[in-house]
Amino acid sequence: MLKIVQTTPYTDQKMGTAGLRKKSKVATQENYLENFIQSIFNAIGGVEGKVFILGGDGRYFNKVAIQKILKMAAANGMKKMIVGQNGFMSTPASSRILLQNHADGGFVLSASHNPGGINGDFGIKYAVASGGQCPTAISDQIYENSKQISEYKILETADIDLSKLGTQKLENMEIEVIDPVNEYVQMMEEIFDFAAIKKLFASGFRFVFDAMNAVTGPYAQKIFEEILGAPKGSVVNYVPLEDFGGLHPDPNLIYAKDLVNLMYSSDAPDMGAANDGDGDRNMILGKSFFVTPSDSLAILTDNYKYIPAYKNGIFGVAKSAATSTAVARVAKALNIGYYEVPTGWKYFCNLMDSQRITFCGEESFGTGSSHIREKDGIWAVLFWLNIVAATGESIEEITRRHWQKYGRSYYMRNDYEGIDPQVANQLMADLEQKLPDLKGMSFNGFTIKEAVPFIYNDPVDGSSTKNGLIVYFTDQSRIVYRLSGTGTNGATLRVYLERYERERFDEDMILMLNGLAQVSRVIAEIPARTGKTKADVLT
Ligand code: VG1
Ligand code: CO
Repeated sequence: MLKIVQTTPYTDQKMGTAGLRKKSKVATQENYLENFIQSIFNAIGGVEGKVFILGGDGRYFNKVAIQKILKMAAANGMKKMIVGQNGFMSTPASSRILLQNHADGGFVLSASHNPGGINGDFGIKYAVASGGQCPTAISDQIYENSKQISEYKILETADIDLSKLGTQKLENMEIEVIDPVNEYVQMMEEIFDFAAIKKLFASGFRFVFDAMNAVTGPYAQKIFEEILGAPKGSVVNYVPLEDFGGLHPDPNLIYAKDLVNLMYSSDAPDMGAANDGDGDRNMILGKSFFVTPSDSLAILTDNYKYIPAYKNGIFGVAKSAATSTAVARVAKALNIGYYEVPTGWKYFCNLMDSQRITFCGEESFGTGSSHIREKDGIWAVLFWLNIVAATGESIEEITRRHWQKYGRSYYMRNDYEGIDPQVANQLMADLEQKLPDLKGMSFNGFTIKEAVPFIYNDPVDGSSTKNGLIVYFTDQSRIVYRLSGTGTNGATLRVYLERYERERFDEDMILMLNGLAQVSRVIAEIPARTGKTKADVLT
């Protein structure tokens, strides 16, 4: 039965870098989710006759939210909803399925790498027909709608069984339950040389994939163990849990601790990898060796010829401004297009649609290509496996060969967390004011060449976005400052540090960047304004 529910607006339903992200306790408030979903439906002129994709990373509140969204979609006249079996779908799989089905939009219920559970975070990523997350112009309209909403539509009916594959009806709406793993696996088989990777595993190559108790477990087991023949047990933490078993499903040196300890032990496998909550991020490790995401993007780009889907040539490449410049040197050498965009995958989408780029990546453990419009964790792992299989080199050898050829960007991100948002905003505003005066000044032996806000003018839709502040030094070092758009706890100031070295490849990352880190604190007056003399998290 159709029910029209009267509601009052929440004032905080503004999407950040990647969808709406809130504490679970906020997202589960009365009508909170319903308001947001109806605001989307309203902002896009309704969903009558439209086809959508729906799934999530399995975190707390997913099950409840999926039922609510199905009932609201049917009440709003949606034609069809394609749902992942039992409500599960990784972010990359959902982009694939959206594109394959020419759907009008899609929802992934995930707060990505943020912890889950009742005391963790919940989130909703909203994608549009292009397969990528909605552009800011649309999220602004949704936000405006959410501040005025007075009612929403929902069906009053029993919960829908999402365990069986196939089609069923909810009033006039068709619900198709699919197995997203199959769709995804097929796509990977079309891109990579599975026969070569199979041989690699058959030769005894030892590999560990940590799914961090999140959505990629079933995908990884199927691809790495069942199809490619990695020994059973190569995939760990493979059962998606509502609270990720207490893990923080962020694949980096700090939160993927068990994997990192294993990879730095005397019994380390040849390669280790991890993905985040919703499967779009990746971390790559060799034996006692870590590949920074910025280097990874550069190395994948430089080795594109080993991959069947790309061997005939690639368009250009893009990175977020905050990401290290390693890939810029590869683009120059390959003589392909090169772009720098604001942080957030949505900024890559126009470049992919217009065939300006094939690969793109962010320092935050995100790499991907134009096969979909999201970053793709398992894709990146397969890419590395494919290069290893083709070259016979180890992860470390591949990376060292790269440094020999191009030099090395020592790179690190410093996060200052839980800052009073007003203090953080003021810090950024004041720093921006004084940027022009910084030119020519020297700190700790680093001389500033130029200091400017980062402004991106999209060559396709003409939109202009300001995201962060960049300080360039005369020795090619860089500092980028920006505020996080995915946190749920005060403000997080991100400071990205980069130092280029042509010859010294074996220095300690932290020691190499210590001087620059100090400079970053002095320039932005971080200790005086935040009370923090060092960063809370280094990645
Ligand atoms: C962070 C990362 C950014 C990434 C975003 C979404 O955003 O820095 O590179 O695109 O998370 O990642 P921010 O605004 O907190 O710096 V995910 O895996 O949520 O989709
Ligand atoms: Co993610």
